[in-house]
Amino acid sequence: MAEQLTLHEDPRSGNCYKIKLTAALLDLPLATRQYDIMAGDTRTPEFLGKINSNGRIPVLEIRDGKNVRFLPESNAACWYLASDSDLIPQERYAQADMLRWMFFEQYNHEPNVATLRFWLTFVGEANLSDQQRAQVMAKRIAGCDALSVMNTELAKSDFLCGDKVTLADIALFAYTHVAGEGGFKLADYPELGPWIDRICSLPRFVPMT
Ligand SMILES: N[C@@H](CCC(=O)N[C@@H](CS)C(=O)NCC(=O)O)C(=O)O
Repeated sequence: MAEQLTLHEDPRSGNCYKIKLTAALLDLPLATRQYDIMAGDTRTPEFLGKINSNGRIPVLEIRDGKNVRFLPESNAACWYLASDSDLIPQERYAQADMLRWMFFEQYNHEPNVATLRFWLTFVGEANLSDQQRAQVMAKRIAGCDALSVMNTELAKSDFLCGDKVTLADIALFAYTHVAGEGGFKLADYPELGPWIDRICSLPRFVPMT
C-alpha cells in the first residue's frame, strides 16, 4: 500500500487492538496516535469535527499524498487493511459467513464482554453509576451466551470460519482473550483456550499492550 496509515487509539481498547493485530499479521506499517478515552480526549470539538463525529476510537487515518481520510469502526478498518489478503476468504458464502461473525461480535459479544471489562477493570465496580450497576447481570448473561456460541462452533473447526484464520477470529479474539478482566470464566468454555493459543501462535502475532 502506498498510503501512510495511522491508528487513532487508546491502547487499553480491544477494538483498537483488532486493527493493530490485523496490520501486524499482514506486516503492514501502522503508526499510532494515542488518546485517553477516560479523560474525554475523543469528545473534544477538534476530534468530533475532524476525526470522528461519533466521538470514539479506533479511527484509521489513511493518508495518500494530500488526501487524508478517517475511517472509524474497528471491523471496517480491519476490512480495509485486509482487503485482497488471505484474512478475507474470496468465496461468496465464506466471505458472508466471516461478516456474520463480525456482526455477531458487534451485537452479541462486544457490548457485553468488552463493556463489563471496561466497567470492572478501568472504571471500577465501586464507581459504577446506578444505571450501569443495573445492567451488569444482563450483560453477564448475554456475554456468557456469546462465549457459549463461539465454544459450540469452535468444537467443529480450528477457526470460526473453518481451518484458516480470518478477520472473524481477529475481531472476536480481541475481547475474548481478556474476558477474564470482565469477570468471565474462560475455563467454562473449553474450546476457547486452544483457539486462543492457535491465534497467539500465528506468525507475526502481537500481544495487546
Ligand atoms: N463499534 C465501535 C466501538 C467504538 C468504541 O466503543 N470505542 C470506545 C473505546 S473501545 C470509545 O472510544 N469510547 C470513548 C467514548 O465513548 O467517549 C468499533 O468497533 O470501533
